[in-house]
Amino acid sequence: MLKTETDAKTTVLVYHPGPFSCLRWRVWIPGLDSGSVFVIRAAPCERFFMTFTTDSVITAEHRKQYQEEGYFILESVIPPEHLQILRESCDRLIDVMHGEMDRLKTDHLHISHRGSRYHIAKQYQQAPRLSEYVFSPLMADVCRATVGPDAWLFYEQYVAKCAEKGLPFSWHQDSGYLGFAHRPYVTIWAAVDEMTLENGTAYVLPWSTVGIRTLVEHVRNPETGDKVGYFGSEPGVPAVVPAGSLVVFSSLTFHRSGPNTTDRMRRAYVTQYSAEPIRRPDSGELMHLADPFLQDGNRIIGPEAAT
Ligand SMILES: O=C(O)CCC(=O)C(=O)O
Repeated sequence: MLKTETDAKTTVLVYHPGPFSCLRWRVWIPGLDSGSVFVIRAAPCERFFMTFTTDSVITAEHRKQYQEEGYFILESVIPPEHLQILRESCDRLIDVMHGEMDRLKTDHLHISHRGSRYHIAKQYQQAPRLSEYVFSPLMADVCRATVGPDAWLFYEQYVAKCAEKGLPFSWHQDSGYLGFAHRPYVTIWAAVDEMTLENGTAYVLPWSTVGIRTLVEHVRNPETGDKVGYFGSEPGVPAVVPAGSLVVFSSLTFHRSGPNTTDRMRRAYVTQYSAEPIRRPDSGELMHLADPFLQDGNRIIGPEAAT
């Protein structure tokens, strides 16, 4: 089968082995979440082209930008139902964290501070329906275009900055937080609220601007606890985007975020997927999560998994 792909269109040259003529085939294309049912007409032993479209939001230009610059942005792509799930899950997980803070009689848990900023990591199973987003066709689409046909959920977290309080984050590569060499993975930063310069959106530093696309040593900022990997003066590209947008970047791409100076909370939800489970080199112990997601391009988890 000869296959050519353009943005959201695939053409395949098919040989119908016969002997029966066929008016209607139902075809399943591995790695596609939709667009796989169509009608063809073919005489026995005939060669023919079939063209079908997928509903992929990722274009050849996005793939090129990821390869060359380490990121791309998809505006307003999260389905409304999933955006609602992301908002309700964030509220719920903040409530759960407040409960834990009350139990421990503290206002600080790890790097979360009551009423200021919350980092809620690896809790997606505590929020009903959040996994529908985490393992959605949209996430599968992004993973296939970035880490490839096999993917594991490596990490996920909410980053919520409260009104007029949320601190900025320093320039870092996500890989800089691991502390050992590993295969780069993808970060998918979702705008749960509209993102502006004022409410502390994320900024990315294109690879061609910074001239670095390998892991650099990071230094811990003693005041904030952040790890910092870039000290230059480049401002980066701000993601000024509507709620429901995604910023997709490599774990080797520098990014930062500003303070929230508005009177409303600013919520982002970050999921990270790797092409293999990531293990500590010394002990072989799994780092964070290794929840299977894609195998040979097909979703193997989630309510609507193809297999
Ligand atoms: O949402 C933010 O403020 C940035 C989050 C971030 O940089 C990260 O999770 O690595």
